[in-house]
Amino acid sequence: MNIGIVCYPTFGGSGVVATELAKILAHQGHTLHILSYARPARLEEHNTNIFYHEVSINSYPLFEYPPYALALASQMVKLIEFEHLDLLHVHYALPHATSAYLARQIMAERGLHVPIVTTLHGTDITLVGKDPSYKHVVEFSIDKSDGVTAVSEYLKRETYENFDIKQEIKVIPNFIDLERFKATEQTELKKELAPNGEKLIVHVSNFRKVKRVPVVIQIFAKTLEKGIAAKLVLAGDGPDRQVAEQQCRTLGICEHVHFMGKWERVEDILSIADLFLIPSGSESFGLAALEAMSCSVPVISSDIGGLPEVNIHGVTGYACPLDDVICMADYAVQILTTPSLHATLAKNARKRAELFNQVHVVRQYEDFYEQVQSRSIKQS
Ligand code: GMT
Repeated sequence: MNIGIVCYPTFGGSGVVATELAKILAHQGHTLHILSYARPARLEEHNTNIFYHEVSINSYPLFEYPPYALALASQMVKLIEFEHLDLLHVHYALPHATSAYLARQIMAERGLHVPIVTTLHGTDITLVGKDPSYKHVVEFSIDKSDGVTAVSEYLKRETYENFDIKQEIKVIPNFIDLERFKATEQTELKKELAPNGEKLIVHVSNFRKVKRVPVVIQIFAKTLEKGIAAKLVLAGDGPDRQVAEQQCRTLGICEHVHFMGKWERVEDILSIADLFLIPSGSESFGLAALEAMSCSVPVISSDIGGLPEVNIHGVTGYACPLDDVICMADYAVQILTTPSLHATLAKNARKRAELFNQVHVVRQYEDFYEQVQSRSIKQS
């Protein structure tokens, strides 16, 4: 198939999922056209069958806010017309599903129907999308898509609860490359980060408020208080980085905390991690947790959103109520001081990650594309 993929280019999970999906589909012989306002972080090298198209936005003195959604719709029209797309798959509803709707209507006027698949990722539903300033347009655009998927059962439920959507939503979970994300020897890195054989607690995120980085630091501080020799590795960067640095200074624990900044090969850090923390305030899936589990790392998460669909309490790690630092620190101490428990959770984590094998999940997308395409051919 000739498939258009629209996504955000930044380090966020939806862009990662969209780009990795494109790479696998391209590898299987499909032709992929990725459309975004910058080159996606995971599209670092040349890939056969993948073509990257940048949305160019002309500014004009009148525009305080350049109309990105319109520029995107225009580019979509060009792609559909000149690259002969069979289907357009947009990741994150806002504004991608709206631009796609507009592009599809323009093409329909020209007698060509190209089906749109919208994948809901998280805050496009749970936060920004349901904000009154966007809600009606988001609701309309999702409902007008030819196929809709959500990355978890939780997100599907949230969508139906918050929007008047009649479309059937298919849950296709996020997926993992089990070959890339597996525990490997990282002797040098381990020596550098834990020179005295300390336990390594890891958190990876974009340091947005929703990720609760200050809670990660509180959990770590409590773990140290309990006498555990440990180091905290924080990979990623974002708005809460300064807050986190200040918090370490205030608590006097800076010497035990490594701020790694944005880190491409997170699997190297995960390979030497003893524990992964993801105490997010909102998470439709929690791709970072899945990446850790795939590297055989037990996870302590909050028990909200789609996280319990990934991290199974008592099996692959533990899930605690939101912001319950004591609960999370207690489990951290238990895992780090009981080798047999750690080994069981680590083994189970990898086993669970195998259920999200990219080979099987991407097949679900292909099947869904075929269904949507044949349905829309019948309708037109
Ligand atoms: O929804 C967002 O906040 C953005 C999005 C992203 O681009 O990072 O994250 C969401 O999509 C990821 C991939 O499907 C999920 O793993 C994340 O859980 C989800 N984030 C939230 O729900 C906060």
